[in-house]
Amino acid sequence: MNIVAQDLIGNGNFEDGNFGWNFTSGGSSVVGEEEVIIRNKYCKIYQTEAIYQPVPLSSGKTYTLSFNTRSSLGGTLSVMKQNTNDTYWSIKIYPAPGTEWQSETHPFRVETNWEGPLVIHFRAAPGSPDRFLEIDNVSLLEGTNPRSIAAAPPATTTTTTITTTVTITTT
Ligand SMILES: [Ca+2]
Repeated sequence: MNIVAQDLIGNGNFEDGNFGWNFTSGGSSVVGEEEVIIRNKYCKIYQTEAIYQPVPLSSGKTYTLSFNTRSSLGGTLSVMKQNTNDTYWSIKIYPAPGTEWQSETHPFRVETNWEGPLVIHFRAAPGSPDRFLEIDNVSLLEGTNPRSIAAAPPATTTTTTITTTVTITTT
């Protein structure tokens, strides 16, 4: 039987503006870009600023986070305890200069020592003010291999998919 996982992120494509997301200061915002046919909304995060959204995660379960990024600045994606600096899981988002969106997919496991309320937290790296961490189509699904690839950006843009293979050798 094929069970479709429920996406735990709300308004991950930012088409409802700021709804569902919290901003650490006033500078970052959801903005619109003009496409040939489609107007796409995404989130533009200024250097050192962050956005986050509370997520209901269960201890011992594995989830897969996916998103599109067009960062010229880079940053971090973390799972944190809300309103603290307690970071339980984190990955780097590397700069990807240019106008094309990239697709990223990252599984993680919720360990028993993770204390809620947990949030998904995007922070832009420090950098010059004309650079941004741009994100869109944030999705959080239970499991390691769900239909977890971030939704395709509008047809007028091209997506580059980066696949990383990790080989573990035991001696
Ligand atoms: Ca969008």
